[in-house]
Amino acid sequence: MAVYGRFPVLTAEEAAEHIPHGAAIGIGGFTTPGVPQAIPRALAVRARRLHAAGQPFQVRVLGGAEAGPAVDVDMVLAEAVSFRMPFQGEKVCRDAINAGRIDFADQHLSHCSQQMCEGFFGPLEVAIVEASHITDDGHVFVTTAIGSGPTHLQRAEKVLIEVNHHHDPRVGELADILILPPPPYCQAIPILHPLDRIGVRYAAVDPQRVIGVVETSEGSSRPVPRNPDTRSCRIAQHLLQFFLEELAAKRLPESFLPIQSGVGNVGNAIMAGLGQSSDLPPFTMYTEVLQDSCIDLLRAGRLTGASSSALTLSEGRLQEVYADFDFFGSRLVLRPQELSNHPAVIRQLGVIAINTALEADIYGHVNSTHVCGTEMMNGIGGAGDFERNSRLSIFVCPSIAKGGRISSIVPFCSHVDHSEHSVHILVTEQGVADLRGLGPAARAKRIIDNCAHPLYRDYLHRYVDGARAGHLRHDLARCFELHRNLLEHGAMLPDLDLQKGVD
Ligand code: 0RQ
Repeated sequence: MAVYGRFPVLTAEEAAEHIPHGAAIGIGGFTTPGVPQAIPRALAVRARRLHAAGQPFQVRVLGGAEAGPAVDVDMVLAEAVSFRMPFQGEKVCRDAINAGRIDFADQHLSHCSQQMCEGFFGPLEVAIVEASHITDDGHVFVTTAIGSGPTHLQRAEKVLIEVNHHHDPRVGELADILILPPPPYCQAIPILHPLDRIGVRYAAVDPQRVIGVVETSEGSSRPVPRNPDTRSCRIAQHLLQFFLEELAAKRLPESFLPIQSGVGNVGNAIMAGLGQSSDLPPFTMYTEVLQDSCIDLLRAGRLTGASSSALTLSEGRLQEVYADFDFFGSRLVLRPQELSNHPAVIRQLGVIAINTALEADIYGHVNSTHVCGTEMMNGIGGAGDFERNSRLSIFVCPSIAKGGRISSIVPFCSHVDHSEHSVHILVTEQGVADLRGLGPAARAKRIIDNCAHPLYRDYLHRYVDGARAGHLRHDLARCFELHRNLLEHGAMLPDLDLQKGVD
């Protein structure tokens, strides 16, 4: 039998045979690349075979954030997933969640390891972790995404390692891994700069529990983000202007503060836009995902260093990092998600959090997860960890979606992920609403005038004027009228003429 050090080498199919029906499996990593692919793909094939033979086969999947297409597409299509937490980003998985075929726990990413250790997800039968190397004494050098992998390796009864030779063998140098002890044994976390290191380069596992290594060579399956569209560019311009005003008013220090930026097309475009202006001082990031645009910013010296939980890069960008590892390696640190998203560190560094909303309401509540209050999009991810604890909490979104049929500014959010108490700034392509220091009436006026699309401003002002007076003005019979129209007529204001397209 082939061996990798002291561990047996298995095929992905052999590894998949070790996972029983009903098991909870921990998927290491956080976003693609860096999540295991070969064993989950083999598990999908096995599930189909068992189902065809009339036998049940489903597992509970505990991820760091995204678990990659082999889990969230292949295994979902094979009906092999009964439960999933805490975040996903694939349409196939989203549809299965919304159809009730997968039970999904959408939760703050900094809480995942704690709740796993407290037993809320049951025993963890198997951990599957991607690594560039594992030593005989159980040092696992994970690749481009850390997530909850280190916790999975400590807790799982059985461990399977996918050693992915596609990665540069030096990738493990990026990691800074420490599992924090629970209260009352916690100590202050000495991260005073995003590049400070407090842990070691590997995750530890008891080698006795490693049942095998599967060797692979797989690149990043992450698509290249969409080119920044006009609206995203305008949002970035408004944000830049806002930062310059904050610097002039000395509310931001001359050296600037570390930025966190959420996942997705809008977030990627905004980082690209912010990086282009030399009026903004070079900055650092303390974030959880580092997307393609940040590689250009590092190269250009606009971004001087970043802490993340993952390199969320398409294949071309990943190869750029590996081709100049001395340069990038000294500017990047990857941490477990309970540290990349730790409230104390976010607060002490004074992070500026920039996340994307699906919709915001006229008082500043934000919905970033549920379309019309019911249909899951991706999950809250780490946005809540950052927005509640940051120095400056910013939400961005285009003012309209689906060609103007949807207004992103609504009377009342149909689901609330982030409350008005924590949201400081809203930015759309229309402008900036700075909500700091304002009571509800002034907030509503500023959000409608500065952020809502002109097509929807009259409706929103009329809503406020006609609403029941109180500390907040609301009309409980009408506050979801736009959402009801969308569900019933396919547009929030069906009488609007959108034929000519909208700016
Ligand atoms: O639909 O895909 O059919 O075109 O939502 O929108 O404009 O492509 O934006 O990729 O930046 O995603 C909020 C989903 C934005 C993401 C969200 C439709 C729109 C489009 C996607 P199509 P875009 P993005 C870090 C922190 C929460 C988690 C988070 C997200 C699709 O940023 O998941 O930030 N955020 N975590 O047309 C109905 C509306 C809509 C709408 C937009 N009001 N109603 N559909 N869309 N607004 C990440 C981690 O923690 C890992």
